[in-house]
Amino acid sequence: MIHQNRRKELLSQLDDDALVIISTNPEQLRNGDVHYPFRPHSDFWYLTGFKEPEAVAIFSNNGYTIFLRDKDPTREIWDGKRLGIKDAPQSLKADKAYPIDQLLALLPQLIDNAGTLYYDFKACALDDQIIELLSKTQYQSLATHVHEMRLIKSTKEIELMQKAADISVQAHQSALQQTQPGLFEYEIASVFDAEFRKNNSEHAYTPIVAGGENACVLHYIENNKPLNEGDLLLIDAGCEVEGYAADITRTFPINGKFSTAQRQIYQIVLDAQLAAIESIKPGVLITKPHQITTQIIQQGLVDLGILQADGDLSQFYMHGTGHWLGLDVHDVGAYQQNRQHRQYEAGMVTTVEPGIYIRKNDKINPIYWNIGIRIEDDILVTKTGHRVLTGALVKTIDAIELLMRKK
Ligand SMILES: [Mn+2]
Repeated sequence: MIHQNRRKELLSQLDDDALVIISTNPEQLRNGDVHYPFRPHSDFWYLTGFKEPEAVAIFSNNGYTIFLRDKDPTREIWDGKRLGIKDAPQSLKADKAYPIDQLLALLPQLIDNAGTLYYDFKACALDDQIIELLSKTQYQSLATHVHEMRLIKSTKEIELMQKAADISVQAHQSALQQTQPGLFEYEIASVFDAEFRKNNSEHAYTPIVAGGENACVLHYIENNKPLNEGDLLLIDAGCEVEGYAADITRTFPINGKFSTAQRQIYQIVLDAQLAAIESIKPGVLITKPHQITTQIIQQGLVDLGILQADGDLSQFYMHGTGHWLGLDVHDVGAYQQNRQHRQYEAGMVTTVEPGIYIRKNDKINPIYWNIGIRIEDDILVTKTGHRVLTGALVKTIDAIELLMRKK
């Protein structure tokens, strides 16, 4: 019913005679006969709930047609069960179901009878002939409409996101407790593999498990170096539940005790993060958290003599403070409306993730070299303010050191 209601709501925003065409992701070859694990396209999943590859949904106020792989006893021995044409209408609440290989033959008459067509090539795994057929017709982009819907999460979606957050919090907590000098980054990465799979969830993105100077490489995913005494460990990892992501970063000392320099930098990032989160409520401009974090980090680095008062902050803090979170870890939804930054609304979910990254630099006291710290939580905007979905995970210096002592 959820997906049927979403299709109805989408159509209510389009012209009365609109026809929507949307396809799922293509399968991606890894090597030889091996594919990467299949994940449906998020827009397609959101509107249909159908998770098999090779599927196209076409719907309008006159009905809903789904094209999918038919049953195939031989293929199913190799690749697993398929829903098939016969069961698809009832299972997917569709009016008609056809084999995907009839799409090219049936599409012209479906288009002929329609008014305005809505689809997006980018979101479509349609073959070249279909793209050619469609490109000869007038069409409008579907994505902006679907993405605006996806930006505001329903109660059910928030439940799934809370579940993803809870599993991810638990995994981070285990990782914190298991970390010690002499292990390798991949051994801590494996804690997340196990915790996520144990809960029937998957990584929402490739995790970053970055010891010492590796934390200063923002998208470090090698995760294969030793964890050294005296270094910090930065972990950015989150799982997805029914497609909905959590996105958490914590940074902590590998030996369980922050050095003075680490403590100084950590406290600046934490103060910035807490102040930014505190500002989030409906009606506040979504640029506010970044304003707050840059101001606090700038001042903190100046106070420590790391940055000149008029210095360039982007050498130490070179990314934004957050992004939408949902079915995609960097979720869809416009950040601006009518060329203006938009305001927070209840039901939006954003990350807040300031950081400071200090590479080797002869102008800076060496005690600060190779410190890379980011703290990231997932924030739901509520009617009256916000709720930190990932708030159960420790992040003050005292709480981290206490948890790491309790091994
Ligand atoms: Mn993030």
